[in-house]
Parts: sequence; C-alpha cells; structure tokens
Amino acid sequence: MKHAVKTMTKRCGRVEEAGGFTLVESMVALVVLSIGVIGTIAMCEWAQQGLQRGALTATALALVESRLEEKRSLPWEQLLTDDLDQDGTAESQMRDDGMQGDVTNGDGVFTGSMTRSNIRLEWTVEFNRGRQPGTASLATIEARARFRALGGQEREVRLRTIRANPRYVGLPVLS
Ligand SMILES: [Ca+2]
Ligand SMILES: [Ca+2]
Repeated sequence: MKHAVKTMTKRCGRVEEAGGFTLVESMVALVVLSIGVIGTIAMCEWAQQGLQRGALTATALALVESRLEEKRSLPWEQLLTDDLDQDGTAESQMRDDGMQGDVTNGDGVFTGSMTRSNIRLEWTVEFNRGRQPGTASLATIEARARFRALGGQEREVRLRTIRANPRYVGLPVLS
C-alpha cells in the first residue's frame, strides 16, 4: 500500500511537472506564432501599398503622357485650348488668371487642370515670346499628375516637352 501511494505521488508529481512545462511551451509557441502573424500582416500591408503605389504611378504617367501627346498634336494656334471630353471640339480654355490651379495671374504661364481616378492632373503652356501662340517661336509644355498613395504620402509624376511654332519665320527686322 505504502508502495502504491509512493508511486501515485511520484506519478502525480510527474503529471504536474509535465503540465507546467506544457503551459510554458504553449505560451512560448503562442508568442512566436503572434510574432510570425504580425510580421506576415505587416508584409502583406507593405506589399499592398507597393502594388497600389505602382498602379497609381502607372496611371498618372499614362495621363501625363497622353496630355502632352494631345498638346503636341493640336494645331499651333489652338495650343491654349483643350478637348477634355474628347468629342473632337475644344471646349476648355487654359487660364492665366491665378485661379483653378494657375499659380500666378498674368505671368504668361497658362494652366489647365482636371481630376481623374483620384489623380489631380495639371498642365501648363508657356510661350518664349508674348502671350499668344502667333508671336512665339517655342512653347514649353509641362504636365504633372499628383496623387496620394495608400500610406498617405503625396507623389507626383511630371513631364515636360518643348514644341516649336511651325510658322515662325523670325523677328521682323526694323530699318
Ligand atoms: Ca470637347
Ligand atoms: Ca499663370
């Protein structure tokens, strides 16, 4: 009998010992698992931000390129007009009045703007002489697209081109 009690005490002791060890093990495993899960979630968020930023940058670049291409293909005299709804007729006039995206009133930098797919698109035309296409030999055309990425950072894509007046024959010579 004494022997049986001794054995049971020994067994119980072993059981208790084994239970305590399992609990610590489980807690360690839980902590390790939590760290792993948190790391995986952070990586997924990071990857998602990267994908969204890449997609928005590609869209912004396409919008900027298409705006510059439209300005390149317009007749020179109509450089300050825009056909934003692409119905073949220009319905929008670029502004130099310091409003709606135009930074400075009357500085000779004409501005047009629109927002598409959460991307703010602005473009400017500046002539090297005068304020009308007819008097200039060159026009600097710039388009920029701004958007806010998933992390909250503001990003910008900007392209610039120079176009020459095909009818420009030089300054009149005064005698
Ligand atoms: Ca139109
Ligand atoms: Ca201006």
